[in-house]
Amino acid sequence: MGSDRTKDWEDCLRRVTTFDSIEGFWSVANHFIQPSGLSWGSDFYVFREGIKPMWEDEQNVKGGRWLVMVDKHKRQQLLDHYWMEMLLALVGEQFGHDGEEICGAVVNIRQKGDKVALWTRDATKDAVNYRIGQVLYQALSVKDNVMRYEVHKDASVRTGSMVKPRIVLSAANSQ
Ligand code: M7G
Repeated sequence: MGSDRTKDWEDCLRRVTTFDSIEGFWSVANHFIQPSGLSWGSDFYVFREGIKPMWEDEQNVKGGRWLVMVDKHKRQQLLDHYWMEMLLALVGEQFGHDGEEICGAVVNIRQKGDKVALWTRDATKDAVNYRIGQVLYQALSVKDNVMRYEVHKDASVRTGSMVKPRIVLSAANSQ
């Protein structure tokens, strides 16, 4: 009774729509509410068909995420921009072959600071994840912010609020 926390969290997930082409993406993207219009506590996921947007899915269980934290004072200027550029990079296949390693994109709307993330399949593939991170860093023009790659397994057992990142990208090593 309420003890299965996984179930409670999963119960809140709703499938909104699907698309299978760039044209299909544009026809649904025009109806998406921009992240800045979502209420506090909301999550929005765009995932590959067949992959549930949760750590437990077999495609995510060994994976991790590139995380971009949005400073709450810069939300207006950055949140919708980051999200749209991330989706455009995905559907525009800017990641080349590495794109096959990407499971989906997530935005978390939080008062303490919103988060935008790209989930990849295998957290041990450092070279692939590094390249994906570099493309994302450029696509989002992250510049004076940092991006952290976090392993889902670490996030799912975390006790504090920060997870030690496996890779960090900043202006110094993003080229
Ligand atoms: P969050 O939404 O990623 O971060 O995780 P937040 O601290 O900014 O809200 C919050 C909580 O949601 C976690 O501690 C879990 O209880 C639950 N949760 C989040 N995710 C992504 C998952 C998931 O993939 N699976 C399960 N079972 N719970 C999750």
